Amino acid sequence: MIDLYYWTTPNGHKITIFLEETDLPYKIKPVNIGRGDQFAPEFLAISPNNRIPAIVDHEPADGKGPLDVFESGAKRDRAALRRA
Ligand SMILES: N[C@@H](CCC(=O)N[C@@H](CS)C(=O)NCC(=O)O)C(=O)O
Repeated sequence: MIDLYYWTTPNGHKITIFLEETDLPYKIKPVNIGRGDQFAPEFLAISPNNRIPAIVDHEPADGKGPLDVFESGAKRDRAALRRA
């Protein structure tokens, strides 16, 4: 399962579109960037540049445990590897 830290912006949509198109299971974790949720310490631990979207992949292909990814291009590539 993938946790997607998301808000309703074009960069956020990039990842929901990709996850839907590739049929990967995910759970949305809203991060209200208008309210400042992106600066919460728990979120910064996942996305140090305080930006959505970010994902935590709980079942990475290498089997090494949860993996955080916080650049949308990198997330797309990561998810694509899961489908390979
Ligand atoms: N290059 C990043 C850009 C992400 C980005 O700019 N996210 C914006 C929303 S679209 C954000 O989280 N802004 C919050 C902030 O700057 O505090 C990506 O593609 O993931």
